[in-house]
Amino acid sequence: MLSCIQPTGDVHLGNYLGALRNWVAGQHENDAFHGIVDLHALTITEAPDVLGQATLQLAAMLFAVGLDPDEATIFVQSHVPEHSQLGWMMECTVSYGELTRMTQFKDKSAKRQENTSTAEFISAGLFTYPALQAADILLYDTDEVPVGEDQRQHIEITRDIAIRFNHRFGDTFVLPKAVTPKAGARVMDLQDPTSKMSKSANTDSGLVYLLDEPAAVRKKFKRAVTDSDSEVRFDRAEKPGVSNLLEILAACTGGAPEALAAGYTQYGPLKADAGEAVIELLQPIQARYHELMTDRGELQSLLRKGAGKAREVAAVTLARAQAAAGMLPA
Ligand code: AQP
Repeated sequence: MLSCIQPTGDVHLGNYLGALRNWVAGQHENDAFHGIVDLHALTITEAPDVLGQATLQLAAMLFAVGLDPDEATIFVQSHVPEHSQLGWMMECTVSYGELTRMTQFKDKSAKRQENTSTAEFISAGLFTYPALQAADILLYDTDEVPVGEDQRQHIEITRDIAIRFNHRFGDTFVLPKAVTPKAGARVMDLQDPTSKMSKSANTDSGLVYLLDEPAAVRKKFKRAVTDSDSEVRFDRAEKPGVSNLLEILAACTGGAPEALAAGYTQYGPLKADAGEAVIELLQPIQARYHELMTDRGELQSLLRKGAGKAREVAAVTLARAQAAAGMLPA
């Protein structure tokens, strides 16, 4: 099992319910690898002195949500150079046409164009990102990639790249599949429930961060956009705001959103209960995060160990791919 997260901003409820929680749940039964993908973050990071700090904070958050360094291998992508090396081979295996169909590139480049401070520059890396992501996944002979719904297309293209490589050069890569959770696979922005909750939203009033104080969480849920009539019903297409609240509540409490809807006749109590369920979920995570951040040396040492374990696997796969492609051994 492998899945990664970018150190591009504070971790939000969508990242947690869509991905991180399932990484924790799967770490005992699986050979689990999780990367903090700083090379992907470089596609949009331009300021100095940001990435290292964000990487360390994200590592603390991964351990705080419950990843155990004795069970799962947590590593920083740039500490395992095989990612860049296989990434280039994947760029040469994917086509320009395939990359132009990626909705995430279209969305992210459009968002950058809307913003006057970023409109000028859309990196080539943002465009070729799925090739590096394919390398991230294929290096670990990954069967399952636990992700939110937004990543499904990238896992599909990874499969296509692996199939093409295997066809050209002989059986080399395991074909991975995306695994998404029942509830929480696509958490929507509380202010704009037709868009996914996303770190790069223009305003953060619709985002719940894992480090938000209880008062901030309460306020964000209280102000959540609902729908024009007053009926509480789970219907993603017709009632996106209410359905998002029901799904968040379901993901936090373990119920089913359709069944939970029957318990409410008004929006106010639903907003309040969803907010309280999130606060309860976040409290132990926040306490562990703050404790872990007091010992940055220990965090760095855990990441170094993780990179060592990751390289043991990644180097073998890279060598296999290079040999399959007929490259001269060093
Ligand atoms: N809204 C979401 N609902 C469910 N899952 C989500 N994920 C992201 N947003 C949601 C999942 O979180 C994991 C880590 O994703 P990432 O590092 O690629 O994060 P991201 O895409 O940078 O996160 P954002 O917030 O969506 O940022 P931007 O604005 O950069 O696009 C992935 O498994 C993802 O599916």
